[in-house]
Amino acid sequence: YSGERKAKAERILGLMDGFLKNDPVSLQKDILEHVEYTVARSRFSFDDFEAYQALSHSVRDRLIERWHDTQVYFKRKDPKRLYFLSLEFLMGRSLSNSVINLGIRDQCADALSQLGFEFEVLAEQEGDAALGNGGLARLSACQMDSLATLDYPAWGYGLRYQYGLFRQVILDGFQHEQPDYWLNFGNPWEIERVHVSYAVKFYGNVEEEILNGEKCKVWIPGETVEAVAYDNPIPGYGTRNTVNLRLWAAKPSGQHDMESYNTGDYINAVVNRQRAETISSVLYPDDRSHQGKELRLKQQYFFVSASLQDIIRRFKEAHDNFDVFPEKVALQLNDTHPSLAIPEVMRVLVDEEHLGWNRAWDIVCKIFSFTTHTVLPEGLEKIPVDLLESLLPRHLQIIYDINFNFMEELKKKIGLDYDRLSRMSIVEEGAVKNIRMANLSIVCCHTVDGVSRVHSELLKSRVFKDFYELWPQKFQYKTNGVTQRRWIVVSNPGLSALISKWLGTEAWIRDVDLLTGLREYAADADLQQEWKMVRKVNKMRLAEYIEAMSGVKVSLDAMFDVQIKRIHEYKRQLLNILSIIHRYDCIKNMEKSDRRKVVPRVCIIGGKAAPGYEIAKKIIKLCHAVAEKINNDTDVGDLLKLVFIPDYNVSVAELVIPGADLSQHISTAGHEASGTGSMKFLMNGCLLLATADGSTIEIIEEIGSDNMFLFGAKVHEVQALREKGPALKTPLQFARVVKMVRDGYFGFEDHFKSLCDTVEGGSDFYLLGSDFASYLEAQAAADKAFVDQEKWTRMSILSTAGSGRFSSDRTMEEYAKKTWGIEPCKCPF
Ligand code: GL4
Repeated sequence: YSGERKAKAERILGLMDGFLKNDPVSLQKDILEHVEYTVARSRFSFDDFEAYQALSHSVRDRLIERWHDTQVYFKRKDPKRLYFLSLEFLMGRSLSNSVINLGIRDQCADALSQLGFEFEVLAEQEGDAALGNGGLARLSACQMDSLATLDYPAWGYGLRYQYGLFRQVILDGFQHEQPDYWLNFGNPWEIERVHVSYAVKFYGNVEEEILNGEKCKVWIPGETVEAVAYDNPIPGYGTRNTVNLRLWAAKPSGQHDMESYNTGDYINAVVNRQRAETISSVLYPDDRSHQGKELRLKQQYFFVSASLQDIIRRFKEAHDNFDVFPEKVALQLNDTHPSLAIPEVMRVLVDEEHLGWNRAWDIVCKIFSFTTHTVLPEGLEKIPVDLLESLLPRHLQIIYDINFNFMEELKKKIGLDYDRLSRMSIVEEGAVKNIRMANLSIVCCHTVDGVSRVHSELLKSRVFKDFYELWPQKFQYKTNGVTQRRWIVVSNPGLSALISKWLGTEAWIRDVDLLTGLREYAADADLQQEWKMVRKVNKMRLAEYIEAMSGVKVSLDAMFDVQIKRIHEYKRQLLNILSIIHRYDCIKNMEKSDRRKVVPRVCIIGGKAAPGYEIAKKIIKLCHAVAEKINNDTDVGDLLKLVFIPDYNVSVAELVIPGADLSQHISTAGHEASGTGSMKFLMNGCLLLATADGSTIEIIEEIGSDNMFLFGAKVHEVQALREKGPALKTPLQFARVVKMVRDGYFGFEDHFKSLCDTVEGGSDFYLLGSDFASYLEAQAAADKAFVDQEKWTRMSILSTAGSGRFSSDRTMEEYAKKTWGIEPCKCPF
């Protein structure tokens, strides 16, 4: 600054104490001030929740300082930025993660203890931010943490749903859904930006105008809704960089029609305007199929339009020529959910900026990249043309134009192969005409990423084969990763301290490959002893939680065997439950003297079923019915317990994962695009019982198949097995356990009939029957290994030691270099 601005800046600096201080006394002062002035309670009397609020605001202040510095620095440096567009972010809690990344965890704990509070107790006061369904959404959250930590100039954009993912309540073993009004008690982790707001338009019609002698299209919208920004600072670890996750909330538009009403009309008019808020009111609870719902389409366009207005405004502040746009902007589409961004950029550049189609198209082809997260056909979004035409008439025209050009180009390359042309067309003809959002994304993006190697192979050889043959260079993959900050440091402080002690450094928290250093101590008796201690404490914590949630007392000597994830037929929770029935049946039929040889197990299952997914809900009910029987059978006692953990979410995962001995990732091969839960368990030294699917295949390469328990058909075998159908051999034990369910051994036989039908009579699409025998063998191998605790502990240490490749730091670096072309931009202050 110079002149008057400089003088003003100096005056302000003179009034400030500098940056907020992080010693315990300064923190205490800040906390007390927030108690008094933010929470508006007396400094002399406040409870745990109020203390949590005051602490969070003190942390938030520190986040804001860093956020400002980072944004100012980015603005000054003007690097190419990554904009990560995702309709879902599963952030979970923020307090512990923030203080760890800011490096003030211990100071906060000290400050609180002097005020008579305990950090852990306050951290438990926080609710989960569950603005997403499952793996895809948690992946976005992990990636934001890595982007910040690695100093990348990145922004996340999404929707601020008022209702996050439903709360799962279990009554009589049945799942019920309750709305999650998560903002009830305020949210200190966001900053409302009332001045950052954009008008988003819907409906209406398209007209032609002549501008400077040229024809151009003008969209006359029928409805306008305001998008207001809420910023969520995401701090990096070991850096001052703090990036932004900007979530949009829908508000009635500020533009007022000049009308006069009588009272009744006036009230109705206001109520109607208020309906605008419904756009961001609720997250769709299905984790993969979102076919043809108008509100869902509105959500997608709403967040895309607001984000692009924001991005383009920022670009225009520094540049006046759109030709440099691709040098400054990378737009990442997290699955097809934000893919309306493609026609929207075309619309803005052609209709509003008047660049002309070819120039605009050239820009679009350089800025977008796309990651697909599924292989399941129901995961590929389609939008009915009728719906798009009514909601976004101009976008439909643009999509048609893109498709026309693409088809012409394609005909030149492949000739008049109409089958192939129609498969590749963005427009699906049929009884209902649809827009295929995946095809649109592949045509317009420079890169199409899969989320594991095998996923990418399947995309190339099956799902998008036609496109791969046309554009082989577009197809890449970046195997998913998770952040070790949340999944080791925050959730498993005991293990974290132990790792740092044995490696002699905390550097692994940023440079996770250093974990391989643990390999040389894997057989060291002292490390093994300490490792077991840490794991035991975690198991104790989990056992207490289980007892509190389900009333079931479990033995710490038992193997804690966990399967937590969304309930889905392909994830095969049913296979797990059927094998638990088999285990139960074996124990019951054993001589008493033989029971001593049984390795005791606590089987833990948790996960939500999409509200409309009947079979998944029946799996939950079956789990409860079987648990009821087993847990009350005195013949079995501690040899076998089954517990269902209700309302599985990020913070439950943080508790469960560190306490697991064994975890199951048993999807039918070829169905789990990647899977990220396995990576979190692996980091925490939990052994995996798994099929060779998704990223597990790469985990095997890192830690070796002898450090895990593998079973089941391989990806390339699945098709042939399915074709065999009824001729497929399934073991007698399988028929026996299914019969027990059918015959009402666990009650509710009418209810479970359709569930049994999914795996018998030649309809066993997910191959539970044919994988059953090898599954049981893998289970037996796990039992055998568990008896030898020295061996088990060595395998556990080697699992953690080999988990480094599955950090989202690695994934983000690969994206930055190979897909986005961005460089770190580290704030020097
Ligand atoms: C998912 C995949 O099912 C899962 O395998 C993957 O790990 C995750 C993140 O890439 O994305 N796709 C959808 S949809 N939900 C998921 O969890």
